[in-house]
Amino acid sequence: MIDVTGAAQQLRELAADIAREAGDLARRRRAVGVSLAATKSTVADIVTEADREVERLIRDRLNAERPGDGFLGEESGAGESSTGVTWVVDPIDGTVNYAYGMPAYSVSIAAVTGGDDPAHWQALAGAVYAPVFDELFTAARGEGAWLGAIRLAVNEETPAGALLATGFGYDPATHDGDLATVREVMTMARDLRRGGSAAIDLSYVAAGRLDGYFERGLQPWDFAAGALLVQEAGGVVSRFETASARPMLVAGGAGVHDRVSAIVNNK
Ligand code: LIP
Repeated sequence: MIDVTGAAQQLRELAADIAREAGDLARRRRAVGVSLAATKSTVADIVTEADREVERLIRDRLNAERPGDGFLGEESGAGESSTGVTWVVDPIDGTVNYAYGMPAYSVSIAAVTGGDDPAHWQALAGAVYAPVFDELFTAARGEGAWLGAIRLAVNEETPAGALLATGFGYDPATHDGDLATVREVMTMARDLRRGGSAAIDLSYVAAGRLDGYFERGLQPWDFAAGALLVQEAGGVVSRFETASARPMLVAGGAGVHDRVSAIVNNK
């Protein structure tokens, strides 16, 4: 089984290298035009041919570099681990932004131990690459969170209220309930952003560009890397089961995290 003490940095470097290559491929494909491959949970939940091609690149690179590791990807499903490490991958997070030609999309790659259930895994390393902005966010457990060579730290003080981000699912039937939660959370906010990529939102919390983030119904691949970034930047991340069977993720500095959690947990 894996020796986590020395592996996290090596896994971070590998995740960073692959995320940059994958992001460059996504950007090149976007430039020549995007084709819809299929829809998933709803007609709004799309997958492009680029999503699938980028995930194939990531999976092939990981198989070559670390045969025996497990894999959980948004587009190609799961593969068992014989090493104790599982890679949790969103090839293009912010798929709708990507399809519309908006720049806020990213490649999210995380290495975890303990299997691919967020309730039981321990993230060791993660990388989020936003190719249009050429920003590579990385973290290794116990080694901090970084934007390139800049060490990241979450915001702790929000004297004018918190700048928060959130998102909404692909099922319109969930929007009314989520908007009711937004209305409650806005009582502690200075403003709200909806960027369209959870991985970028969480990276921005780690970088202090947002004070906090909350969203129901994220998939493991949406937040696996971003949650580690926030934790390694000194923040707190929680995932609460909800009556709607769409777990709520909350991330931020401890004060913002606790205040948002107290509000959303009353819903
Ligand atoms: C997206 C998330 C975003 C959420 C969207 C979608 P995808 O992931 O990153 O935060 O609001 O509904 O789930 O589908 O682009 O990988």
